[in-house]
Amino acid sequence: MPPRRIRCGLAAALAAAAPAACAAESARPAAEAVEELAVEVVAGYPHDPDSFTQGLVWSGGVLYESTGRYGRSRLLRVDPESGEALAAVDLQPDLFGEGLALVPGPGGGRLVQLTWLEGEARVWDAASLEPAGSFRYEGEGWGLCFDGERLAMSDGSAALTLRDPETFEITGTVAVTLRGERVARLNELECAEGWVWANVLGSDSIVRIDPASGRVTAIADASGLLTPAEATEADVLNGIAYDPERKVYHLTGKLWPRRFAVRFVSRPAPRP
Ligand SMILES: [Ca+2]
Repeated sequence: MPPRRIRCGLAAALAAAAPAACAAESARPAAEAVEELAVEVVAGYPHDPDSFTQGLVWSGGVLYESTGRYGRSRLLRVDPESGEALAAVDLQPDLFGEGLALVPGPGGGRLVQLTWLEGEARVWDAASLEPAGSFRYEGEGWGLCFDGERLAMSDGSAALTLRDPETFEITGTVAVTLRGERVARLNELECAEGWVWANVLGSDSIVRIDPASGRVTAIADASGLLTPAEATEADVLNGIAYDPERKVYHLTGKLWPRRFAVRFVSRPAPRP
């Protein structure tokens, strides 16, 4: 039954537990249908191939980007057409930049930037990129997004941690599952259209998560965006930002030479 094998393979790749995932799926009723999405490229733009992208945010016609690596981590405001930095600040060399979220507020709001292993979130004034405080947290920092009320944070596990945007206090946790199996290595996040979108480290898959249940309701295949020649120089897919005016998602990756404006569209069923 080819369609089941395909879905099972995808589940296994994401859950890294092939036999258990496949056995669980075969015993599971079809109630947990997961939509399969393809990526339709609307436009491509330059992206700084030296940017080790860890967080991407769209706001007010510009992009904000958090980049990683010790001694090279930065926060940037980026012109979306040219990909050029309009403003940039360096993190101190012992901080490894990670996920990034914008919390709207007076004067343009605040950017919250995670660090990987340092347990510190840096807060920046979004208009000036001046420091505006910091938060401490336990564990690793991977991805971050703001849904209008709460921050959602990933840490490399299969859980999302929900946090108060003012205090960074934990207000809840959500276990993310695909057909009953936990989905680990959730990385860059985007809160958009009522979902939490996450790219999964080590794959070209982006999962669409129902934040209430943690259930993955769709998987988007974002493979093949770069040419083979570009892909040899680039690192993994990492970076999702939603532009609500154009209703497009911007995708890029670590050391990618390009960024793509895309739409997620239903993938036609494979031929029998
Ligand atoms: Ca994002």
